[in-house]
Amino acid sequence: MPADQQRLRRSHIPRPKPGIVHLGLGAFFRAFGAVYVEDAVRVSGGDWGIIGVSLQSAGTRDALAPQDFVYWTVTQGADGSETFRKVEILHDVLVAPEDPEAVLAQMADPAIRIVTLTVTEKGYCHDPATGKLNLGHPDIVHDLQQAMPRSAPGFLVRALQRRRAAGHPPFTVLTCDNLPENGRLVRSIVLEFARHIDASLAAWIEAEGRFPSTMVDRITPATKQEDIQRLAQKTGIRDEAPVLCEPFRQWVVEDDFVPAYGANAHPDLVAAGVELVADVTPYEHMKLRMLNGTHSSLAYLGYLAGHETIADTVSDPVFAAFVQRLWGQEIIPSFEAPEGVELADYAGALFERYSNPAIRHRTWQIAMDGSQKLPQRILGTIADNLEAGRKSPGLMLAVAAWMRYVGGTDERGEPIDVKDPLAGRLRGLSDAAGTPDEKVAALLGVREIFEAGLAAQMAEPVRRSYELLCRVGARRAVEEIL
Ligand code: CS2
Repeated sequence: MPADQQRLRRSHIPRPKPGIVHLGLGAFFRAFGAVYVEDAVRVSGGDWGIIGVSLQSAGTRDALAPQDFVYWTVTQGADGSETFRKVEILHDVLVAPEDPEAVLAQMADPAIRIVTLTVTEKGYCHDPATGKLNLGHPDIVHDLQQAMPRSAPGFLVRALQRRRAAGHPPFTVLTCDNLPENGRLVRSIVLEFARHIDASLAAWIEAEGRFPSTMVDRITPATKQEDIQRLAQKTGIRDEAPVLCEPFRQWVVEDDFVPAYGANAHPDLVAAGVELVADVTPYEHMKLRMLNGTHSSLAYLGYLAGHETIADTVSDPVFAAFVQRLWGQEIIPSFEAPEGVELADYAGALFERYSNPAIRHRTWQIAMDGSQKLPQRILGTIADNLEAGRKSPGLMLAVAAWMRYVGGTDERGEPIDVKDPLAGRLRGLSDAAGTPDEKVAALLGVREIFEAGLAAQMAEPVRRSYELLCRVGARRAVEEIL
């Protein structure tokens, strides 16, 4: 660190005692849940400090520990403005592979009333097409046999087991991942895991546990090394783990927390701007389909067309028209709007957010883990459109672009660094198939992603789209759809 730079330091002592354990401490939660919780505590107080847990690597802990777990969020406006905020709600970061016992002990502490999660779609070790726990997943095989877990479902169930044994109420499980009916999904995964180790534990979780569904939204690209340097130069203060994000944020949470904690069951989220509602489903459809569905579509097609970020992609008029078409003709007609929300306005706001040039959200980053993302982002919309007799040419093209992408070679013949838990298998299927038609058929046969009936109905339109992509390239294929 250059001599003229100071290190970021905590300004508020004392701080609230811990009340939340967060599993999967990435950039998104630090720019999102942590900020809401801190706002809630600022307004209404309460012991809602957060203990972060990294389930994989020590990187975040190592960056944050020397600065006492304080960091900045840097909100980047479309006009080039930057707003800095110091976030001080984080107490500590535990690294699960180093010391799983410390994580379990923390989660079992009755002062912890909520466990929040952002472990990404694949972190729940489930089958994306059916939502069922994947009993063949190596971490699940391990966790069902050993008391010291590796996976998020393993930590949840083993910690709940300890709480029950000690006579404490369960914690509320508050997932913040972009999964369909995320609370219900995690509940069924946890119950299934619990049933395999102790049926009475499963019954207790079923009766006492709470798993509110949530809709979370804030665009937060991964922090790059150059961001860290630039901010240090700009401010004279060195933060090794800042988070860059857009100004917009929205959190809708089902009002369903563990009743045993009464008024102490959650921070004053409403004071912080969270919408507590009876049913999150309409919000979740809106967000997963309209935001994440178009994000993924733009990511695959944009990447193939040579665009580095979402902002670059939508600054190309062909893609700008394409995304409007997706919203207007394929996505909005597929679901019911939440009460009081005008979906055309929501789409307009999304387009502004995507166009923010300060947010360098790479198409490659969003393209990651497509096998886990396609069902809730794109395939549900296609299925609903098929049922209603509506066509989805844009979304079919997006699925074909995903197939091209996981094939591992771009339009200039350069290799693509495909990150996906099924990457090896998808690549193998694509390589083994002789013709483009066979590649499409082989990939549509992956049952973790495509349910059989849907795959059959998608076969012909995806085959045509794939052929078009190979023949004219992504940009012209998009143009043809328009
Ligand atoms: C993105 C999301 O990386 C991705 O797959 O689509 O992280 C998206 O930025 C957030 O869901 C926005 O709230």
